[in-house]
Amino acid sequence: MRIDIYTIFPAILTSPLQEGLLGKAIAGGILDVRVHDIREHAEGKHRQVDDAPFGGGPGMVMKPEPVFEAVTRTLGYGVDELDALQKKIRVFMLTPRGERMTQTKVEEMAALDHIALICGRYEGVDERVLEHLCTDALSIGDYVLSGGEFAALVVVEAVSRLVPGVLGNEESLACESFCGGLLEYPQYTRPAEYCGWKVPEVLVSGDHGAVEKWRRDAAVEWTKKRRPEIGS
Ligand code: 6GU
Repeated sequence: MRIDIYTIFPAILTSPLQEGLLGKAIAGGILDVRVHDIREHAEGKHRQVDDAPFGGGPGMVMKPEPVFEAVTRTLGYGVDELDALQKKIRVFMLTPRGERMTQTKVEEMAALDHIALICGRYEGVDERVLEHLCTDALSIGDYVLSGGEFAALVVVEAVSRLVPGVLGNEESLACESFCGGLLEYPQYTRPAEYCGWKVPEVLVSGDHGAVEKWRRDAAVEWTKKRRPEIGS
């Protein structure tokens, strides 16, 4: 899978993409993640990427040309070939105005072979980018970030772990939080007693049936208490 990310702060993305299983998958060529600096595609001596909003108001708005230029050039299309680009590549604007990301949405994205993520600044991006370049607008939750960079990392992390070969142990995908409409059950490891706190007896009993039932019940109870709206 290929993911192209467009930002005016590429350094925010650099080291997170080099760490852990994600870093390994990128280094090993299982995932092709490319970070592009929008500013490199801006014109003029100052390579200006933003300007004051028409109509007035606070903050700056990201100019359209550098974003259109960055995305089309790096993907090998002309600005007059947006239909063709959008047929091959889904282009997501990361914005709190977008559709809220869920695990279902993540699964849908993981099935695509090429996506582009544009990191907007919270104050705004010229709406023509959304109207004519993007195919989708995506939010990672109901709160506000100053820019889409951390959201892009969340998307890459969530999507990439569903790409075959990225996780070491594919089995860890089989059942986890949100599978079957339940949050995950609690886990314990050695020592069996720490500061007088013992792990649940059933987990060290060797009775696999009883362990399964305990986990199921614990997941139901946890979910009911914290996320009653998703319980099945
Ligand atoms: Cl994708 N971007 C920003 N700036 N804020 C957000 C977000 C995205 N998702 C939730 N809040």
